[in-house]
Amino acid sequence: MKTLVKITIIALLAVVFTSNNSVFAANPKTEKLKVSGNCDMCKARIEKAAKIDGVTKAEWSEKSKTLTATFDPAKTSIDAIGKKIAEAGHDNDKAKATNKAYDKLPGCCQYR
Ligand SMILES: [Cu+2]
Repeated sequence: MKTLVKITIIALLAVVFTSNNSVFAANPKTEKLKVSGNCDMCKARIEKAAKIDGVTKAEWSEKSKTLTATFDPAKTSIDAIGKKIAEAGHDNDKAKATNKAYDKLPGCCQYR
């Protein structure tokens, strides 16, 4: 009976360890970033720009002007994500868009 209990515990532990990817893969990190923008077009542009290598999830809220990004910290950083978003024309906590990038935005998206 004791052996059966031990085997059960070992089997359960094995399931826990193999099903939890974070034990083996890098721990993903989730960070928030304030990003200027106006509308759904901005949302699509910001989220597209944010999805650089290492980013698994990027969601911008029009209401709170906040981007929530989940990424592998071994591959990228919130600074790098912010820089990419600025290149797409959107000012954020990490970087400001150049006038050239900003002027490329459609009129409805010009938030300044
Ligand atoms: Cu817009």
